[in-house]
Amino acid sequence: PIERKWWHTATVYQVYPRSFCDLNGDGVGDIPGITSKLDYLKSLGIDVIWLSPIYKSPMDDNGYDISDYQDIAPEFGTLADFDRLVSEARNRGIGIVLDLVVNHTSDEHPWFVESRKGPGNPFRDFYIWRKPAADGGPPNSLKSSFGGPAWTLDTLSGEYYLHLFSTRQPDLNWENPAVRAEIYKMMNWWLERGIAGFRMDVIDYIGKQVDHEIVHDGPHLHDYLQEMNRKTFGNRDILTVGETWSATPGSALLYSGRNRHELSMVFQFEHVTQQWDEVFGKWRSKPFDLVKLKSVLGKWQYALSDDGWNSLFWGNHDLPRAVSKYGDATGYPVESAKMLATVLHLMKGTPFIYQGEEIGMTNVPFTTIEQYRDIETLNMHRLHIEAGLSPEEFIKGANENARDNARTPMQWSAAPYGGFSTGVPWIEVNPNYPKINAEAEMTDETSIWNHYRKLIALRKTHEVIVYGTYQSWLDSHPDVFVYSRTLDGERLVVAANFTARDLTVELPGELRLSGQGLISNYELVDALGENLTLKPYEAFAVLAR
Ligand code: TEU
Ligand code: CA
Repeated sequence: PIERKWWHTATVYQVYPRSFCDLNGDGVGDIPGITSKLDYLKSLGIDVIWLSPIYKSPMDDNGYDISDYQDIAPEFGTLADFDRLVSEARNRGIGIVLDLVVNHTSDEHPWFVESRKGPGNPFRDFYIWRKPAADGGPPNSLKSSFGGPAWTLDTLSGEYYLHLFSTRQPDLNWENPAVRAEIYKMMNWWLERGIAGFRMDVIDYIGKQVDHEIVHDGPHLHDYLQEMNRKTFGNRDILTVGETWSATPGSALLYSGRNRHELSMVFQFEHVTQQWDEVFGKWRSKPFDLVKLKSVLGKWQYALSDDGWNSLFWGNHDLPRAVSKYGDATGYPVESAKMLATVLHLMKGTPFIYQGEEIGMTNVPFTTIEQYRDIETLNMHRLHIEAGLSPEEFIKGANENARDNARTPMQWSAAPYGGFSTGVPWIEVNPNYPKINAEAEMTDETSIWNHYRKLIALRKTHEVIVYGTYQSWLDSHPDVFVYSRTLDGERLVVAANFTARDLTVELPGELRLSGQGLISNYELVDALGENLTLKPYEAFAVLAR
């Protein structure tokens, strides 16, 4: 008996502003560009836009390094442009969720500029400073996600500051109540402007205890989130989603449990990281394993079935394009993109679409490091080459999992630069834009885009999709994904083929039923018998009463 929330039936669309739509032709996407595409998003049927950071920033990490939380990056527009986006979106029933990046700021943030001035400065304790180790090296062995030590020596004071990401992203000190108070004030300022929620960047890090080398799930993490909830959005009906790479089903219940007063939901990444190499991480991936994927996704469905809430996603601005990662972008790009959408959107939780996913955008194939812009990839390239990897090997891994391969401009049409900009874009457009673009997708009734549109609409009309009890079937089958959702005498069965082959599998008795075909990427199916036959990447849903 979960209390009903508007975001249970909502579908969220992530906009990565830099690559969405460039209205003034400087090669960088902007807020007026986003506003100009609201009708596009409205016709897709989404309810919420999660906007990656648009704040003032030197863009060391594309805006995840904020130098002023209460202003807009000039290349993206002005506060007036933002207010207009919020109100135009609201007119269409769409809410704007902001990216809240409060684990760290930019080194150009005035707090850090002050903090650097030395011990005794009132802002010193806004960040995490430590004396060098006995040998003059970093205080301990904490590492940055972007490579190298998480500590940088500041010659001004002879002390090290902590940065779990780039050297230009110093970590805020959440143990300092003054830091927390400033952040809550800033959050309330945005809430007053009418936003619909926050996506919280690496929020599992804010309780860190650096002297014990504890980064995620620190002892006060949930205290801070409850305090934040109380002091900011607690009485507002908004959507909050925490980015928590460390989340387990147990901690997800703490974040999103109904009596916890923390967040609406979190992003968990187990289905992502289970595909990474134990030693080389995402820079060397493992062969795709459907049995594992089903078991991870199923585990989360079961764990949060009575309390808490799942987010559902295949991709985002940090991850490869879904169709390139889990589908078949060369052999069956359309079928497999629709199959992946079907499997994800009919699970229990709030689905998130990463811009371009709805038109089947693929990872761009890059051939040299010069084509990359991302600080993470550039750092990792340097480190891996130093460690003896060949440039070719590095590019091969990067093409699979580096962030820029999924950050190329949105492909709007077959016009130059995919209609993203009239000027030269900040990063190359995927050369497949003449074929894969929104204009072509919208005019084709059988397109991936129309498939997404149907899935989004189905969630609004079928309670069983929103609240039905999840059950997985054929768990050990290596090629098919079959699950059911059951609510008040209704049963929805979803079946999908994750291969390019025709398959026949025997169905358990409980699933041999007939009803109404809801959606399919081939012909609708309205009855299931003893044997289920599936064409390459076929996926469908049957609703039986
Ligand atoms: O991501 C957190 C994060 O951990 C990723 O950087 C991840 O480590 C990496 O992509 C996997 O190798 C968030 C944002 O989503 C990301 O864009 C930012 O770069 C990062 O935080 C720092 O703010
Ligand atoms: Ca622009």
